[in-house]
Amino acid sequence: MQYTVELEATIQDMVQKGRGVLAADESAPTIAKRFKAIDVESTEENRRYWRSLLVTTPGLGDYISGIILFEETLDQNTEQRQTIPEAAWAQKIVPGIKVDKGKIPLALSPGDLITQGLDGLAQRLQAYKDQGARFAKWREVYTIEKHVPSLHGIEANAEMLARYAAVCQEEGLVPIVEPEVLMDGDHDIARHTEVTEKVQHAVFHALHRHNVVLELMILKPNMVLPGKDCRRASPEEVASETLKVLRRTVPAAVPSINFLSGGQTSEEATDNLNAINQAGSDAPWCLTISYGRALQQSALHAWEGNADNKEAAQQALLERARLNHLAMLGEYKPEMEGG
Ligand code: 5MM
Repeated sequence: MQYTVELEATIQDMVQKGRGVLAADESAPTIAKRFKAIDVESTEENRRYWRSLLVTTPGLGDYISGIILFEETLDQNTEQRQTIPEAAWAQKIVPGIKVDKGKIPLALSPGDLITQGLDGLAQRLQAYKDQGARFAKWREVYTIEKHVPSLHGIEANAEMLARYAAVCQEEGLVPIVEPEVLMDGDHDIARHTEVTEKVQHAVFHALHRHNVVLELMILKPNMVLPGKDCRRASPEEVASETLKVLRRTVPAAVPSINFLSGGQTSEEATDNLNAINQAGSDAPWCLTISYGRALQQSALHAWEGNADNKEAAQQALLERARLNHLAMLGEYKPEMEGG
């Protein structure tokens, strides 16, 4: 492989105990939804301002080692006239890029979804690399219903993730592989365990078939949780089920597991991460974050689209990142909230 040294350097810059990834790669409809909640219109300037605010938060690099950006953000500038990727790297935060083109129904497989974007991917990656991106992210989404996801759906999605990851490594970008089993529904934690295990097993089987180098990728999975409409589970139960699935499916060669937050509250996501790190202190992987909502939520509400609130929003982001840093070390306590 041509870019092994480059990929190794990116892994070294991104995988460090106590640091994680900030997902700021919301597509147009998703960022519009997030902004609507604070009564802000999703204009190009507002999106630029928000993402520039995030990336220029003083001290963020102490806790955050990578940021996933959306395509339009790559060539946007901060007020200091740096590009957003340059501003990220000024804090030793590695810039990355979401490269999938969103999900559609999987044909002839009712309930299953599939993500698009493989055509022309190598050429797009070369252009993103020129704009400063050093890693990429692709997300496959699985809903839970009685007969969904189907075995066929699980295998089709695994194949997409593996093909994407192989192209990334060939072009010199570290792939973040994100199979997200949603927590929507009333299924119990046992059902989420069962589906997540099948999904991850298929993903690693496909990665192996496609010659993806496990040492040079990052896994971004869901935690194992009960459905949103089911009773809540304790952090200890979430940690136990999540680690059980990871130990059964993820080879020790993978350097880092960066969880998504998946609709958990910011506090739940931190508390669960802390329990995972406490119970998994002997695990072979770094157990950290790639949170979007759970890192940005409090900052968005502090900002409210008003430039006068910039500092308050940055403080809210920094505090959330700091609490997650403590959770990565297994040293977080819920009483620290609001401190
Ligand atoms: C930030 O949201 C990302 C983009 O989602 P859409 O393509 O649906 O707009 C998403 O991939 C995100 O990186 C992961 O789902 C993790 O984010 P959360 O908010 O679940 O931590």
